[in-house]
Amino acid sequence: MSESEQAIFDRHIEGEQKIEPKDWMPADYRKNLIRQMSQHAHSEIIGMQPEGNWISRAPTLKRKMVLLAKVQDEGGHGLYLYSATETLNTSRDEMNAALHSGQAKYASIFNYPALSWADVGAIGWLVDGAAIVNQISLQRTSYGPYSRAMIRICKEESFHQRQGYEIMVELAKGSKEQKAMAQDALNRTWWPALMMFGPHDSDSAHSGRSMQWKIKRRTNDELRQSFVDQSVPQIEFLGLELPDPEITWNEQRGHYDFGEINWDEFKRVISGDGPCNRDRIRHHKKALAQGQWVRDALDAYHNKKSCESAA
Ligand code: BYC
Repeated sequence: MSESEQAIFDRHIEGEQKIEPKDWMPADYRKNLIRQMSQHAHSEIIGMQPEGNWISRAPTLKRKMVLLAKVQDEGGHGLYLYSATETLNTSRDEMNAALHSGQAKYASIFNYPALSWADVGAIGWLVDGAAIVNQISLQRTSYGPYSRAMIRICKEESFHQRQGYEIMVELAKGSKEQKAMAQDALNRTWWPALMMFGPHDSDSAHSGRSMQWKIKRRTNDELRQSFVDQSVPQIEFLGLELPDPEITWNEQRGHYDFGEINWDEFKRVISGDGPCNRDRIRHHKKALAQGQWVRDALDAYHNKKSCESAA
């Protein structure tokens, strides 16, 4: 008797073999991947907005060049992830429609404004830093195209994280006002950065299946703990105050303890009612409409080439 498709899939998952686009996969596995990967792509694209807003106001030409390159990288990550998601038999139009209707989410942190130049430093350091902690684990995700995308994306995110931390180092060792700006940016970015890892494991709707299918390799709480453990010494190196008075080293656990996230705020922001949700989607719709002529031109070129080769 030949092995069933389900049994082959299970064997591949069990044996750490990647699932590839043409392989059979359970409908729920596909659906869950489309959900997570498209949301990941949307996060990269919407995430261009808070920092993009600072490109024209960067303090020096060098800072401007670096920030421009960084924001372009995020756009590249988004496109790369959209392409990887399309291998699961969904289209860019469907993904954008889900984003605009609010059915598809994106990382809640991008619904907060970047109020000062120090926020650009804090975003690179903490937001890209949190993203890396998660994405390193996703390099081992079971879906081949997602895993390969993560390997490439993590390399760029490491540069992003370092450029953000370097801005913070400069500000923290600068004037009293600059240090205060750095502290303020840290205080405001800290909690939304912790929220990037999602609800507690006990409240996470998708973690169980996703861990079973090896889509996710570490749970929300495990990832959040790693992020706190790596960030506290970095805050201390900067000479800034800890943004949470409950952060203390727990000798027994070998980890830092920390305070509770404001989950009401988290729920509000992921349901569309954060400080910038409406602006972010409005801007996305506008940018998409403004770029329509580029897509039309590409289609026209493609059609012309197809006609030429047919002739
Ligand atoms: N924000 O069952 P759960 C970047 C939703 S961008 C919004 O735990 P899951 C960068 C969740 O989607 C990199 N929504 O979900 C770019 C679900 O809702 P639905 C961003 C959140 O999927 C520019 C519900 O809550 N990285 O680096 O098992 C500039 C229940 O949650 C959030 C990624 O996207 C949140 N924070 O775990 C700078 C990583 N948390 O779908 C930097 C890929 C939860 O049922 N994603 N929700 O409506 C993941 O790893 C996982 O999806 C999560 C959540 C860990 C985020």
